Amino acid sequence: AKELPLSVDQIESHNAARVEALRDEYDSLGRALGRRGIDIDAVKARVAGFSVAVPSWGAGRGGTRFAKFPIAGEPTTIHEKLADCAVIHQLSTVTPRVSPHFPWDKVRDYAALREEAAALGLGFDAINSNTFQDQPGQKLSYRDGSLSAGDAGVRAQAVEHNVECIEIGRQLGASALTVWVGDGTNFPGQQDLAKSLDRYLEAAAQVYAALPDDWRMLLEHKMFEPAFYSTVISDWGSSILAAQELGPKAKCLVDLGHHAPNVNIEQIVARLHRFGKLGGFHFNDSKYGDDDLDSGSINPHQLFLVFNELIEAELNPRDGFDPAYMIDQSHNVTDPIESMISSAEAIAGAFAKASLVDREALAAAQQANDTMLAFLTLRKAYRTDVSPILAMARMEAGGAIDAVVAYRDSGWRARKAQERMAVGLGAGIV
Ligand code: AOS
Ligand code: ZN
Ligand code: ZN
Repeated sequence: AKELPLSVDQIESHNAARVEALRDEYDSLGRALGRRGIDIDAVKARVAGFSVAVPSWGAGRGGTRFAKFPIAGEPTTIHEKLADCAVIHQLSTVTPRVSPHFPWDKVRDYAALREEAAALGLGFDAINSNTFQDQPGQKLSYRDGSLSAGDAGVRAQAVEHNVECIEIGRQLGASALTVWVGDGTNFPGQQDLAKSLDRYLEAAAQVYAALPDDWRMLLEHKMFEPAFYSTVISDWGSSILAAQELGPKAKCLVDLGHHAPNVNIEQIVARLHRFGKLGGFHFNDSKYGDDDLDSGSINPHQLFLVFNELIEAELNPRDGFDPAYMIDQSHNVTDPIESMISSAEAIAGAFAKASLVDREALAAAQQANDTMLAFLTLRKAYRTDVSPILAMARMEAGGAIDAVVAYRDSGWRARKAQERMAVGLGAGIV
């Protein structure tokens, strides 16, 4: 039986007070879309089928290397994180899966954890491995690299950790492993740039060999940080080359914050898809670098253009089309639940807007080299306020019309502040 975290009655009365206004806005938008030949209910049905995973670590407050400012009632264990993720899903109805991270989310009994999540209405998404930090008691250090380290023992330890992540993932019902390594250098000459990639490929192949048949290995590239001169898997070029070398189960994962400034990310999406290597996304936004700001908060137009390419890809599948969508951002100054509710809405909204693009008109304008008309076709979809569609889909799925307001009214965080242990007093493996 499901044990949803928030009171269903409370959500219903929240909606009851708002449903009349929503109907009015939905019907008005429906008429406007109807004049454009679009059936609003069909768009709503598409939105209802859309989902994005949330990262377990995103439920806690993030921070920078300078400081971290926890909030009262913040989750510290994976159990508490799951409960918060269940709140996000119950209210937003678009985040049914949690992407766990190891060793941060280690428990003794993964079958029990899977049941615990299922009872909360959640499943597990891609497993994230971690060879970018040293854990207490760890035999060898990742200071000089992990999968690409010069030391064979370090590489073996990193491979072993990833294989363990796959094993844990099987128990959790996941079917993808996301591998991001911070490996790289801070000085010219520090490492041989060619040989470090060779070592990475050899070690990654050992992880790949341990993948079950129906699993995917998602390679996440990142231009810089923690290494500031060179990173082994620095860009989509390195990523696709590695994925091609590893084999068909290896795909590329695009984190929106991991590119050189001003790079055309939507074109990267189209390229990766063209070669059957588009594996998934880490959604976030950024202003300067990998600053992991909330999705859609800085450049919502880019998010729309990314989804525009994703819909093109969906309509023209190559080797199938099944990218794993996940939020990966750092909530340094907000309540993480509120940030993820609002981000999930921004992401679903970009998907909805991109679904409104008149593909025939776009193709005709492109064929006729009518640049302005092609652009305006995209602009028209982008300018449409899809929030009534999102809210209606949410309400019909049992969520809240104004999810952040409903969350605040629920008093969840204040309640948890009474029950939960403060950050820093955590219990380790639970
Ligand atoms: C790091 O910059 C990446 O975005 C990774 O996805 C990382 O594993 C994740 O942020 C958890 O720390
Ligand atoms: Zn990421
Ligand atoms: Zn990142």
